[in-house]
Amino acid sequence: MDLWYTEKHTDGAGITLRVKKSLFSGESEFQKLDIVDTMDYGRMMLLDGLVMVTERDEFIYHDMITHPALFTHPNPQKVLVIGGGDGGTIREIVRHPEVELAVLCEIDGLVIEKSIELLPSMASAIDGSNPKVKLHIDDGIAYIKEHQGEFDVILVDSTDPIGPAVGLFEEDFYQTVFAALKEDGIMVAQSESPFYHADIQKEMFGNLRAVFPIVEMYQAFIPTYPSGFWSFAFASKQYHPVKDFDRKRAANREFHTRYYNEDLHLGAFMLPTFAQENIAE
Ligand code: AG3
Repeated sequence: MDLWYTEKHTDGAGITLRVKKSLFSGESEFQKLDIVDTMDYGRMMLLDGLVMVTERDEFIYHDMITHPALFTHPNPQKVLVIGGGDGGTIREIVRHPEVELAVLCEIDGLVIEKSIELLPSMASAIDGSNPKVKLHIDDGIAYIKEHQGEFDVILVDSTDPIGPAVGLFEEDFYQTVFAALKEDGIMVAQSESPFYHADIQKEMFGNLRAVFPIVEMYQAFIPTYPSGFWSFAFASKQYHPVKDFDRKRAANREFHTRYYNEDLHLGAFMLPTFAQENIAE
């Protein structure tokens, strides 16, 4: 059998992966969840038909949502992830020796449950075996309202701004994140494709700048996301990701990262002109 899955990125373009087998297909109260085994990218998770992660390229996204903020902050002890139910972001956070507590607040318990069962390489830190990790199955917005001034770093590992994640791109939400951070806290959020999502980026970065004094975009190459050219928003109260970056500390890290490194940390903040223009003030 010749089975291919296509995620449409526009009305005329998309990505197509050959599927060996469906491993799970179901629906929670929030969204549709599918996990399939692909020919070239290993296992893949889809939410409402959109590619969230594949085993082959997830290291790029999870390195890049985590390490730039955790190597900019001088002492990241308490870190919160909103979304990220596959566990890949938490897995990277707990590799930092400074981290004492990593909280995962994911709205959809089914995503966590099926990731532990079918994506163990990503979910290795959320399966109950890591004492630094706490799980909350809850709406991220409600959760941070009750945790003001607590976190050094908050990572927003969301889906696209449709469905349950819409609120995670709004100014009100960034205000609440600001309040949930300590006085030198940092937030990073995935911020879509500069190539396809100029409008979303313009609005999102405008909303962030209304709240945070330091707002920068950085980029990563992620083959299975729309256009392969992906981005993250770095929003910070005090530390600048380039000017305050402690290159030595990053270079001396005692764990291996297959995408992130101390040169790339700086290079990722250098943007092509069209991407700069998406978020020009
Ligand atoms: N979160 C970002 C997914 C966005 C992809 N969009 C798309 N395929 N249209 C991924 C969660 C990884 N922990």
